[in-house]
Amino acid sequence: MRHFIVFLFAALALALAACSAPAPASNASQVVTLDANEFKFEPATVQITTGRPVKVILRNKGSIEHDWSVMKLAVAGKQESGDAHGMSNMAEEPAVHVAAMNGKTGELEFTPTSPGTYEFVCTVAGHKEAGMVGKLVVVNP
Ligand SMILES: [Cu+2]
Repeated sequence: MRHFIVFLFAALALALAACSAPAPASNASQVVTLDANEFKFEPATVQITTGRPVKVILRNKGSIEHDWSVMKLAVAGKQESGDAHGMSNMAEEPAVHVAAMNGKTGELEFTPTSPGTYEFVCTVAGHKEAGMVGKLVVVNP
């Protein structure tokens, strides 16, 4: 019984600590989480704001490799940490790109600098045609 009570207090302390975490500041990073599978993105429409860093988390829920790419996009401070894959077969390199093997997660950070509506795609051969496209809406704050 005593152990149970100790456990209860520990759990309560943890819960309180989690609740008292400071609220994110207004200029904090924007986090966009996308799931990729055969052959779509979820969500298919993403909205972000210019001038604030964006972290894109690509979770590959499918059974083959996928990526998230925007061919034309004005960005600053780009950082990619995903599974690298060959882009040499592409006529044109995407402005932003993050890849993830099946079951893995890739991350990409950038700050959009110009508002507009852009198309995002999976650049793996045939995937865009199969439906791996979406809309990235960039708005001014
Ligand atoms: Cu794909």
